[in-house]
Amino acid sequence: MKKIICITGASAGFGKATAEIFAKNGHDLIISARRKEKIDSLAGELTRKYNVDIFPIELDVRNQLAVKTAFQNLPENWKKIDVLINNAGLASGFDKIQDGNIDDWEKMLDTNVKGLLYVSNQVIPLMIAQKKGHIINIGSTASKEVYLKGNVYCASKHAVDALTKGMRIDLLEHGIKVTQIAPGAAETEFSEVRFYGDKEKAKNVYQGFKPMTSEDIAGIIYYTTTLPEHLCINDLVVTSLAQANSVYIHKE
Ligand code: NDP
Ligand code: 8X3
Repeated sequence: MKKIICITGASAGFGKATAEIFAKNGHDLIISARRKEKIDSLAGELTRKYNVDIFPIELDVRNQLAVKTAFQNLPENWKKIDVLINNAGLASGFDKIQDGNIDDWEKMLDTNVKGLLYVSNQVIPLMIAQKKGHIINIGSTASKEVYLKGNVYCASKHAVDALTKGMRIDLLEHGIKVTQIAPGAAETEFSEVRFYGDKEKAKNVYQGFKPMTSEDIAGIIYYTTTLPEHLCINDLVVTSLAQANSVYIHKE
């Protein structure tokens, strides 16, 4: 059955690949991110390729008022959101806590934690009214363990872990599924963003082993939405074969 899938951070990486796999399977999409031109061109491309309906929104999830306005202004037929994928997120900087930059800390906490809350706050009442829905939060292996210089990013993803558990408990009586997908290293724009656009540094993160791709994660996200009604994947940690957890990656 055709569903409405709402994906934050759909202009690149996991979000973009996830938009593609859901469109390919015939679902309609609300896609958002800050880079309007990327969201608009993805909407055009997926509509042409898969003949689905797409509602693109230019949105910074850190802006509480913008998030509220965007969701409250959705046409009524687009408010019937079946799946929310809280994917927008980033790491900014890679420093020991004593050398950390407060702007980086705020960017990560505002996006990864508060942004996820602002969007969920708008979508949860819609799902409660429908008595169904599925919220998928993109955590990380950094939701599970802390690594050197990962301090605030790991804290933000530990918060995603806790919020996922909390949402699942609170929403139990409303029949809403809540899943955390916790990926290890995947080659996307993630490291480029973390290293302020330094492509060499970013590339180096993925040298010596085969990292996951956006498509790998999109396939897993999609899979969690295909289970029978009575099943919910609560928490799914996925890494490439070369990675044991946040800390150990076997590099040749
Ligand atoms: P990318 O940098 O490739 O994509 C991040 C997406 O988030 C972009 O679409 C970006 O869009 C969007 N985004 C960032 N900040 C905001 C904001 N303030 N408002 C709205 N959208 C925003 O990274 P990934 O695809 O790798 O990351 C996606 C998620 O997966 C993140 O939550 C990340 O923490 C997590 N993750 C990534 C892993 C990896 O190794 N790549 C592993 C584990 C988890 P735009 O810039 O246009 O706003
Ligand atoms: C992104 C993966 O290893 O940088 O969440 O924490 S890692």
